[in-house]
Amino acid sequence: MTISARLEALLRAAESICVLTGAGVSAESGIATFRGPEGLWARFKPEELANVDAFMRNPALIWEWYTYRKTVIHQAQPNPAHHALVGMERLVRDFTLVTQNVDNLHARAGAQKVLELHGNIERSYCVECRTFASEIILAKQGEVPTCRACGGLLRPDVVWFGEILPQLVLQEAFRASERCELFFTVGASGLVYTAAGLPLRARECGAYVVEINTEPTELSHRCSERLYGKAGDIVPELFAHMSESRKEQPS
Ligand code: BJW
Ligand code: ZN
Repeated sequence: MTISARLEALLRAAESICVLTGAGVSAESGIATFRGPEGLWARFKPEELANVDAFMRNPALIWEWYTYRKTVIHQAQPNPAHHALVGMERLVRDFTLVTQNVDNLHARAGAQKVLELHGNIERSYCVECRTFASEIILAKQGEVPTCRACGGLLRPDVVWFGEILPQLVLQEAFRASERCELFFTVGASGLVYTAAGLPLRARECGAYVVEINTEPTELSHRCSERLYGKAGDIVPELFAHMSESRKEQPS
């Protein structure tokens, strides 16, 4: 992989790095992305499954979809990209990992702190009283789990279209994007806002923005540098580079 001299210098010396990950970072763990021919939405329509009206119309169908995905995710393992990001977190003084993914794989890889913009599929909460369920819920086919406190419907703690992102998490993600020197967007299509605004904001504030993806995206032309290939190959290479060059520095 060839990288620019600017990126090389930043890998060696940047003290503030922010990373945004999307579904592509988990693709090599066997978790389907959303868009594209192999994506979840090649078979299921997002507007039918990823909004609250769809849930209220047919909660059992939505639970069936999420129970299927939870099962796949539960069996999956973090891949070299998740592990390399944990390595970066340990190496960089001000490191922020922001994810659009709900699969919990960054935490399972050992990330200390993850800003989850779209929630976490392992959690569920009550649509009536907002109480969180204490366990990971798998629904039986045709059934809808209910709240122990009030009997209301439980839903997955994920952000659907038309819903606002968790505001404190989002604020923290924007602040990290605004102050970082180096920003990576990894395996994200750049189609879904508000998350897609983070690399743009980072660039506006002077960060060097690097896209890592198997193919060009909506945001490619707004990035400072593009590295095309699999996240599971590129991120570990960048981490190796980073840790080697930081070792060489006099203390
Ligand atoms: C690899 C790889 C490998 C593959 N290595 N790479 C401004 C402008 C326009 C619209 C809006 C706007 N602001 C808000 C909106 C509306 C809407 C929106 O963005 N719509 C657009 C689609 C047009 N946004 C919202 O509604 C958001 N809410 C919000 O902003 O609230 C305020 C508001 C509300 C209403 C109006 C205005 C403002 C909420 C968005 C919630 C998204 N939820 C989902 C589902 C989560 C739950 C679940 O998992 O079931 O989140 S949708 C889905 O898309 C999921 C993902 O997190 C998200 C992003 O997908 P991602 O991660 O980019 O995946 P893919 O599949 O799209 O791409 C994978 C990429 O990886 C590809 O590029 C591959 O090439 C690459 N890749 N293998 C490296 N090995
Ligand atoms: Zn309740």
